[in-house]
Amino acid sequence: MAYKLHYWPGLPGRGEFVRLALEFAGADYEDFGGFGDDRDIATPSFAPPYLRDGDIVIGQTALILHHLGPKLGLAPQDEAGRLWLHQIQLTMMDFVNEAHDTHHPVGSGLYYEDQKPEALRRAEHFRTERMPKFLGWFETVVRGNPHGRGHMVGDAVTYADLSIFQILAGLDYAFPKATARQIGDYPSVAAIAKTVGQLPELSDYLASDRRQPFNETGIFRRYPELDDPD
Ligand SMILES: N[C@@H](CCC(=O)N[C@@H](CS)C(=O)NCC(=O)O)C(=O)O
Repeated sequence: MAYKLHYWPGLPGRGEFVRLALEFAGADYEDFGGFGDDRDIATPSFAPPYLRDGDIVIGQTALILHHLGPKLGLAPQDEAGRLWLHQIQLTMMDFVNEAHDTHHPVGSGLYYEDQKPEALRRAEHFRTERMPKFLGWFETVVRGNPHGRGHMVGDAVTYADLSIFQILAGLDYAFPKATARQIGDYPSVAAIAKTVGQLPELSDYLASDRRQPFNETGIFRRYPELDDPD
């Protein structure tokens, strides 16, 4: 039975982390916009993305990937490895939240234009403190991988490799100047992202119109005033 991925149409957002895993594995899935009829079920998700896998409905991006990883061959075999991978993904989603909050520091329900002074302050802190802290931790993770620096975890592609690719693409879209200035400090992370972008398993997808471009309704938004000054 096909997986059903529920996510908002028109933006890659958090749904893209799940979509990359499904696409890499060539899984049979359908992309649904929004909630459909799933608000009244016994296990309603707080917000998309969520995944329907038969009778199971799972929300939270990292948890969806934790469920899919072993089924799609994108997670280690052992429990310790799967938990480590899950921990990394949870940290990645924390970072994604912080990237989102650069343009919505006061409230998600408010317009960006109504929180611009706070956004300028938050974005500067994000670029100068949080980006280096998170990217530095991801670099430490790769360098500490006993199987070598080709992957975040283990010796094969996992969903964390796909996610770091998406995160770096998002940072490059939203903060091109800050990313260009900083990325050289994280060569192992950058190398994984580059490798993922060239994986034959993803080439058709990345060239297709199923791969949605970043835009100013998503998590990673390009507001030049939030990027590094020249
Ligand atoms: N921690 C959740 C966050 C989910 C989330 O914030 N989803 C957004 C779209 S990317 C949403 O629809 N939020 C609605 C809301 O927060 O009210 C995850 O990682 O999946």
